[in-house]
Amino acid sequence: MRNLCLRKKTDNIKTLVNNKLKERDVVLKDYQTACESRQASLLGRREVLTGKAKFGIFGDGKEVPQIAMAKVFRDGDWRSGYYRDQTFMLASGMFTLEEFFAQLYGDTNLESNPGNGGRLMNNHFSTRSLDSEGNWKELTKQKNSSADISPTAGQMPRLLGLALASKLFRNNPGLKSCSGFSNNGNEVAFGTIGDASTSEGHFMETLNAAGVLQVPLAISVWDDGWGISVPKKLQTTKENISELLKGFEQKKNELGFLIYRENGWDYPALCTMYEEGISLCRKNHVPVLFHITGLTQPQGHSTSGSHERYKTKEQLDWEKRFDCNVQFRNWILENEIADIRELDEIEAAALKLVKDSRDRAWKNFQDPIKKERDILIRTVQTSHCPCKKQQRIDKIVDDLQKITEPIRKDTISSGKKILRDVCTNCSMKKPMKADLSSWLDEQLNINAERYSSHLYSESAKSALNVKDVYPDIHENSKVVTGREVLQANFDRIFATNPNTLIFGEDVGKIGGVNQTLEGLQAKYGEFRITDTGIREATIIGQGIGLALRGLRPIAEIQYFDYLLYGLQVLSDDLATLQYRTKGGQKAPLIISTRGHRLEGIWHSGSPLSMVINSIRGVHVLVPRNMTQAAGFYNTILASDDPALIIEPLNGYRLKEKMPGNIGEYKIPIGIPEVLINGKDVTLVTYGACVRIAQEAVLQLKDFDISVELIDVRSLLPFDRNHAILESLKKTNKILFFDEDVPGGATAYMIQKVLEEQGGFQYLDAEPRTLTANEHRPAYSTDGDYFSNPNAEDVFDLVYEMMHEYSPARFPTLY
Ligand SMILES: Cc1ncc(C[n+]2csc(CCOP(=O)(O)OP(=O)(O)O)c2C)c(N)n1
Ligand SMILES: [Mg+2]
Repeated sequence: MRNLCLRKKTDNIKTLVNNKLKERDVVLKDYQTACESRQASLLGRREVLTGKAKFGIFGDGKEVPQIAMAKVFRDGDWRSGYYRDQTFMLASGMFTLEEFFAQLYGDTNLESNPGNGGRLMNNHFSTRSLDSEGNWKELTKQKNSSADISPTAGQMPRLLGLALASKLFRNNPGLKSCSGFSNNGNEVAFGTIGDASTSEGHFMETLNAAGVLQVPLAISVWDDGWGISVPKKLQTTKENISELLKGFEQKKNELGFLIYRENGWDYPALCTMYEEGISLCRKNHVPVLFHITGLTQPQGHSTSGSHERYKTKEQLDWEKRFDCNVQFRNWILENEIADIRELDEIEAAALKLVKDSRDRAWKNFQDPIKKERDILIRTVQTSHCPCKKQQRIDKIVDDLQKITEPIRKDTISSGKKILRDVCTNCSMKKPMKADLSSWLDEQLNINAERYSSHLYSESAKSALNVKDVYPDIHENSKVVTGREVLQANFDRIFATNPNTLIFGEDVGKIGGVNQTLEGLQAKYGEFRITDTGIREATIIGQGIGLALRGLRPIAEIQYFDYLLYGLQVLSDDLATLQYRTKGGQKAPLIISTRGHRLEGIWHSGSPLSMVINSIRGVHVLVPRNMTQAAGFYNTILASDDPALIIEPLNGYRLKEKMPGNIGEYKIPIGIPEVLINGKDVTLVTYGACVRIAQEAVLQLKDFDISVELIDVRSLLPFDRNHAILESLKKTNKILFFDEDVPGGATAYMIQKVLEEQGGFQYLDAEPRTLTANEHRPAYSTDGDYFSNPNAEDVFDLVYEMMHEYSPARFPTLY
């Protein structure tokens, strides 16, 4: 492996760094950090093997380059990385050794474990961008790490947005007044990724987009030659990612990447390289790739298995010799910066510090759990009775007391079992039963907050708190096309909110495939109404990154069918963000798309069950027309929640009335609308099916069947005030109708209404669903008619329900 730098290094920067390195204290401090991080990894693994922690993945073997990288990471900068970055996090001050152990144990206390409050596996890092009320902190005054996710390369799409924000803050004059988020766009977005994960499409897509956009994005590839047990030979063409990416490299008069390659154990060279690369990136907004080779895994991949199973003895010997910490130590000795005794002392001090941090973290983690257990035991021990069951209770208490390292599950599970055994007719036990029941209620509430809060925003700006404002529509309102309503609404949005922007395929120059943004790029500029490449995953990632930095992006996915390309990003990253940081970060991104029936297999999709079941944490709004859609954009922009808004594809050319208060009215989310009152059957639907339902209701009226038609309007959240239940109480018959697959979103609605709302008891007839076929829709109007449910199908099913209810009044028709 050669030590070479693809770009010629700038000599004066190198000299400057070398001089700095001569400062002995700096070098020794760095060595100490490397040793502390290593000891944390070694002791961390032991915590897992002795059962105190569940799973461990660590940063050993990657310490030295991360220390070099941390030297150039400034306040306001951002990281989007993965589980190997513990040394970087420690060296940059975004993470402490105590937090390292708190995270490993899964401590739910935000003070001990501020990154995620026990929700993420260990070494998934993040800083807090929000205060306890959900308001932004001054992000330029702190170092920032976006919250890690486990899917390999999943950190890449959002990295693009984090970097693009700097470019926008520097170049869009309208953002100058937006304080706290940027200092003239001088912030660099640092990405890290393992060598094997560069095989993922997300990596290449992000790289290409960053090259096109020319943003201050700096990716380091930690190359240890392995992706668990699969070697580089099976991961990367030519077994060399920087060689492979040479085509991305910036040449004279061309835009591209700066590409560096350096050995991961060469401390001075790494410091020089990062100093140069990042200063160019920061100043010129040129993207950079650092390929850090020759890294190792002293303890193998993770605590899940040993690397001796798949690495040869030669490989393991090589890893021992080229361990970056060993090489760092050798370099210090060779250059007589310190002697062996001094380094031994540093190593001993590092070990002591790590042990002390571990012990404090363990105590902080265990004390409250033990206290909770003691409260239960005390409550139980206050009253005894001679009945037989008392012996069983005593045994449960005894077993619980014997657990030396209890977890909450032990206490709650014991408490529930004890409650089952408290006899109800014994006067001595009566107070105990009451005390235990209230203890259990309280504990379940506390644990719900500990483990289940913040799926959505819990701040005052939650979308649920946005006050609805009715669209101002009256008899004389101007009749226009749906497209024009949306266009006028977007115009108002961009005129009034300087930090809003929209981007996607074809949205810029032509104003979108349906011209809902017509003329807006000319009016608001290319930084706000922007064409992108065909890259759905990074369109969404771009939105997440921008929203994390305080902007209000709308990411456009041209058709709902193509959302699948971005669904991983939506599901794993955006939907979990507030939850996995326990309210520490937010990305109030709007994903705008259009769907439901139009034409053929890929422009007629309405896969709502796929979406609502994979992106809980993002609101999913399914307006029936563009007036409704526009109102949803306004609602979400007034909130700090993310949302997916699906415009009905076949509604752009239909006529609607232009609201007088365009840009201002707000449609509440989770509130269905009763469109037609009726008394025989409740028909529940949404989106493009609403018009079909309206047609069917008219056909049914001719047969003297009165249908109550409800447009749910929003699937997540769903009917917050139980309006559907009210209708069911009246009609006692219900049909859920959509164009998803059988058992799809209709099954979801049934569960909500019958189980959650308790609608079951009001049914006089079997509840029914009407959906599309299992296959996707065939081409053309007949393909749609025979693949998707149509007005005749609705008629038939409602009629059938009425026939079953009253065969005499409604005889068989066909
Ligand atoms: C999408 C996805 N597939 C598989 C995994 C399981 N997995 C976790 S780490 C890993 C190997 C990653 O190797 P590399 O990128 O080289 O990082 P390293 O651990 O070597 O630093 C795999 C396959 C995952 N987390 N995500
Ligand atoms: Mg690897």
